[in-house]
Amino acid sequence: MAVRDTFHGRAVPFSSQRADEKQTSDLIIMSFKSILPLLLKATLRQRWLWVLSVMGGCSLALLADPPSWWSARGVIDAGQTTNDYAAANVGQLKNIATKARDEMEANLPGGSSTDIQTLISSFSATGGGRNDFAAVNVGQAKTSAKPFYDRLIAVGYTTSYPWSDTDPARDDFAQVNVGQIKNLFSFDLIKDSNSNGLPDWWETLKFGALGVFGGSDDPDSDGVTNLEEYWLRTNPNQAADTSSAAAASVRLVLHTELN
Ligand SMILES: [Ca+2]
Ligand SMILES: [Ca+2]
Repeated sequence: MAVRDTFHGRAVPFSSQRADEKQTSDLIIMSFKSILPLLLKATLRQRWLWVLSVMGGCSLALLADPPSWWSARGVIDAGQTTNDYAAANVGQLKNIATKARDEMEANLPGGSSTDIQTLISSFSATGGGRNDFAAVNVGQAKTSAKPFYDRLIAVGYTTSYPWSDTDPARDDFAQVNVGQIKNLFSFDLIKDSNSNGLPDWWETLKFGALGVFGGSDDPDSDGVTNLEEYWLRTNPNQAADTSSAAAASVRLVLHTELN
């Protein structure tokens, strides 16, 4: 499955892989042991490129179980061959970021954020400088992903950005591949492994593990179920952190949606 570039109605085909990308793919296949002597001799820029290559390799392993919103929202094209080592283009980055915004709006209590909406709005701006076929560089990828990580950090989904701006070897002009873009936008807000109504990330954040409590449980005995506390964005372990009026309105919404 390839990442769809709906801004131009096409996906990057496998045959678009260029010679220098093939070289990057080959590097990923090399073991760390074999690459170590080369790393020691490499320039800072080469080291950073290799780190990015390994990141891409890691993303492939992580993405064996891609988030359901990728296919549900048309991020990936099942009719195309996967080529995570191909250079990502600006159109693909815009597409996955726009769908990530939609996913947050639909499935994250409180929605996305002003910064995310501003970013997505900037995509539709027309102008002479727009070029959706241009290759994405690290700086562009980080700029686009940052407001999403700001939001994910704010809700407790994660605790940090997946990059380091203090790394002296970083190169924001280095090219980014499709696998790295996928990895940046691989959050899954609705995965519910034990089917108890509570997303994995929230269940783990609030109770330390999956399966400790269910969606209809009320561990803090405030009369508001865990599922309601999730949508209310209140602490399910703290009775004082809930308004019964707000809980009643959430209950009404949940009831309406379920019927
Ligand atoms: Ca669950
Ligand atoms: Ca409760």
